[in-house]
Amino acid sequence: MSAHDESHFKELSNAVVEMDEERAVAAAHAALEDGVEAYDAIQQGLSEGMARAGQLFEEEEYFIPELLMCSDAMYAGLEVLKPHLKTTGEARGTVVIGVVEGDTHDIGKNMVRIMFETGGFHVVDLGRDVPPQRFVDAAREVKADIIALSTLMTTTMEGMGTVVRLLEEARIRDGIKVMVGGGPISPGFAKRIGADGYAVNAAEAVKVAKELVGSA
Ligand code: B12
Repeated sequence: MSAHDESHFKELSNAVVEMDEERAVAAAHAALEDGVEAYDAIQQGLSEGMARAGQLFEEEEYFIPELLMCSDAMYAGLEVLKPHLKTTGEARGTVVIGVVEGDTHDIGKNMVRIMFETGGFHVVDLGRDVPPQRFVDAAREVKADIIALSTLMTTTMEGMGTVVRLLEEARIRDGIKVMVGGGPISPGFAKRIGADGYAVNAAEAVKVAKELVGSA
């Protein structure tokens, strides 16, 4: 990464942290005009800014209203960058994605969705606060290759295990790979509930998904 790219990433990240939608839009345009890859601008700029905002929340510098304004700035930048993402053009398979029941945090899930789409997957997004059975029904309906489950809360993570169990009960577990991720999720947890894959962030999620469907 050049120092030149780095200054664009910083500006995008700062626009998010400083809750400035207009600045995020301007920074996104400036990055594109300067030849920065949209993918990198999202990962190392906007996403990094949201991670810093999360950190400020942990430190009690920011509260819920600030976080929402940060996410507005992030989405404003994303709208500019998204059409410039290079998709691979290969059909890799279908992913059903959603945030498990009881949880409405969807920023990370939306990032993962964008990266799946960029990676050539067809994505069916069930949104947030999704009951376990809906994942199973949707997967059957669209003949999903992968179910990707997201949660940011310890209180809702067990819902991921319920999805795996329901897939087994419906006797469709063998044909579908289950991927899990989000703040409290670890490789150990993924293993315990019988998931097939875990990734720490959106970029890794696509790599793991490609491995799971055998098209890495
Ligand atoms: C932003 C935020 C919010 C926003 C959410 C806006 C939205 N639409 O998403 C708002 C302000 C609304 C909010 C609300 C609440 N929040 Co909140 N929130 C956060 C915060 C600060 C950042 C989350 C975030 O967006 N990060 C940025 C994204 C890009 O990162 P990410 O989500 O981790 O996703 C990445 C990876 O995890 C991974 N990933 C994510 N999903 C998946 C899926 C797969 C398959 C894979 C492979 C990878 C993957 O890839 C992503 C991209 O790289 C976190 C703290 C933190 N630092 O994480 C608390 C946090 C998650 N919130 C928390 C809480 C408690 C709440 C509330 C209950 C607060 C309240 N008292 O009302 C409510 C939730 C209500 C509900 N039932 O859902 C707690 C959860 C604690 C717990 N029990 O575990 C946290 C940890 C804060 C804390 N330390 O207390 N919150």
